[in-house]
Amino acid sequence: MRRKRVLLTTVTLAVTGALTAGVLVTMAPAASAGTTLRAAAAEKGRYFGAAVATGKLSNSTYTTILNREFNSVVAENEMKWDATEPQQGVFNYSGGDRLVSHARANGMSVRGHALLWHQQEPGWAQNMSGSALRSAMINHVTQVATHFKGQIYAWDVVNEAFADGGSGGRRDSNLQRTGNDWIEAAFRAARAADPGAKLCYNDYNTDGVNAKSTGIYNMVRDFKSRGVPIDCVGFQSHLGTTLASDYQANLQRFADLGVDVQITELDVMTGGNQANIFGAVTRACMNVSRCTGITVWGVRDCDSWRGSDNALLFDCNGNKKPAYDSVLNALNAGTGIPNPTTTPPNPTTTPPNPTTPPPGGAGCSATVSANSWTGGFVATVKVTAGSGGTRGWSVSVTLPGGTSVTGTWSATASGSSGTVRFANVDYNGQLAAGQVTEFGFQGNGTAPTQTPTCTAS
Ligand code: G2I
Repeated sequence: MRRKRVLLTTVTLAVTGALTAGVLVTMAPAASAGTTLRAAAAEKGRYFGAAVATGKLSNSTYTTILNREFNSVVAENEMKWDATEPQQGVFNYSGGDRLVSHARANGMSVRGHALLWHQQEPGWAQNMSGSALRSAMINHVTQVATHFKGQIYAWDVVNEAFADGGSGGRRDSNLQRTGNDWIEAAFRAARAADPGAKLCYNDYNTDGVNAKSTGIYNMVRDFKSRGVPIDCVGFQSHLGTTLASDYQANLQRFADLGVDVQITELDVMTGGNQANIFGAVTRACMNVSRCTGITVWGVRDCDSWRGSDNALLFDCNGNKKPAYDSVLNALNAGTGIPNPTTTPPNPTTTPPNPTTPPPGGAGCSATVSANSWTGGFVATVKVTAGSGGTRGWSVSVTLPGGTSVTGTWSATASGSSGTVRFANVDYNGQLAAGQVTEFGFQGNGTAPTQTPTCTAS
């Protein structure tokens, strides 16, 4: 045993070189460098994803790379409106389901792309406007998010709704013409349908502080201040031969609003700078603790929508390009974040060590907050363990008259109206003193405002 510890110390010293003996006494051995993108990202608590055309899943060169290198996927086209609702009220989930089952079988999380986008609207929707379109689009969000409920790590709820150029305003579209509140209505519908998915706004030409990204920034700040349910912002990052010098600062200013950020569609023009830019984008994400992952928009150069730009990490024969090494090195050199996001659904509490249960009985407390809209709400309850920790807990929430609970996550509900009792599920019952966990529920009617009572066991 003693021999082994000495050996590990020697290895650590060899790897890190410049450490003093005094520091080494308390240091664990250095984590080994990941040899694939997915392993390297996962070691840093992040995902590394690719956009997938499901038709290519039968191509073995493609699928070998996909399964080896990526732990997140997004459908390049199959979850878009034209694919999922080709006729009004007639839904087709075949491509999306195929991707989800491939992801499950290969330990990958799934980004959902995209519930609402002015492009790729089915023909019937292109011909609609006003309140008919508003209800059709909200129904689309509800149906699709409900179908994939529990399978999606993060949804692009709304894609590319801001105008290019200097206005910083919204892009004109039939969606926009239903009223400026269409985006928040879509986010609320998505939250109600799949409360476990992170909800993102996604756009391009937002690769630095500019008029467009600032317009989006202002929207996110407004949403956060009014309780509109938004969790993340996607930066597509379809890049040319240069990278804005404030790329990372722009990510950080969004993160500072209290949302996650993700690089969602990365591809870079070929040329001398390609590897450097891929590396710089990866480093920027690693330097922002709320940057939870990176997705490249395809696997090999010839899978890319950018054709002769050769904009991806693998050539058409499946060989790794210099850009690949640049990304891998940046992942391995990056700073880790504590909560891995690679396995959906994402429990909000790390299961405590089962061999050392904390003593029970010293109480707990709970607070409730809610995002509400006319006729409904989504509530988040924060449970804090008292000085003795908990083995389990239950929280009683008193609902206003006429209000009922329609769905619960990270807890089990008894009853649905009046006073509803929520008990812990198996992974979040044991809390150390002062540890916090969250659960949530959605309901019809009016959100509760009374402070809940918490009982620890
Ligand atoms: O345009 C690049 C991306 C910009 N951000 C949003 C993304 O959703 C978008 O992806 C691209 C896909 O890579 C293309 O594959 O979106 C295009 C439009 O939806 C996709 O192109 C479409 C063609 O327009 C269709 O004609 C074709 O049937 O791909 C379809 C399937 O190959």
